[in-house]
Amino acid sequence: MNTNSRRKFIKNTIAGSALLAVGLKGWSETIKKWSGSNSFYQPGNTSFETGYEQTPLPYAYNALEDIIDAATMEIHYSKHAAAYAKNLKEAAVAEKIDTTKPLEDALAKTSAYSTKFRNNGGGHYNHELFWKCMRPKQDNNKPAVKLLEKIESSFGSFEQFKTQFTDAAKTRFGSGWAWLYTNQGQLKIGSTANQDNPLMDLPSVEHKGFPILCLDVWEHAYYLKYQNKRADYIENWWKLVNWDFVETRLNG
Ligand code: MN3
Repeated sequence: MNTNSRRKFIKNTIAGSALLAVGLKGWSETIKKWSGSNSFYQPGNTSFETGYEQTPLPYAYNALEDIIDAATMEIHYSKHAAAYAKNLKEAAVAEKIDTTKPLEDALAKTSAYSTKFRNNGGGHYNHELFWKCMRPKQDNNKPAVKLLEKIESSFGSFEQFKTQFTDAAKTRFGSGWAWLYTNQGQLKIGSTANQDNPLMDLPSVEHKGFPILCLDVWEHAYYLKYQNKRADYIENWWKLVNWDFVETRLNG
């Protein structure tokens, strides 16, 4: 095959595939581009990068009441999320993953690792992000000017954005997550199944990019208070979004 026909072959083979368009090897670099150059979350002096250890919850278990009750928060953090962190560390040892590097690095290569890594790496990462995406409730809770303008220019209005994100969260069948993420500087909305997330290099992850806001729609996140009423949980959750934190992830 000469160079031209090889190029054509490659071009045809990758047509329509966002995953292969960036190349598997380039995936980590692409994520870095999406996330921008400022890699620190200043307010809590929390690194922009996520590690393998469970970090302390940034508020008390009852801080999100009456929208998310203390019992749900305690079980969610100390049982569910703690188990993901524990199982992730086991997988990392078994699969010789370099845990001195950010978890984002390994998540970007999820296809190379086991299902145990996929489920628990995603589970740990998603929850670490989710806790930081919330704060005690505020009525009329909105992002500050910079993020608000970006949301308005991307989705038409803040209300339209909320409607689209809410739909993504409501229509995720079974267990999963809704996301606001960036892809090459553009804000996008999507959802993933189970504990998958937009960082993962998996064909089944439709929405790829750098996650800046997430919502857990597993029943364990809301069932004690809301039972089957996922829509009510989502509607109330908007009052908890920590828009200041979300904006720190928007540096592309
Ligand atoms: Mn959860």
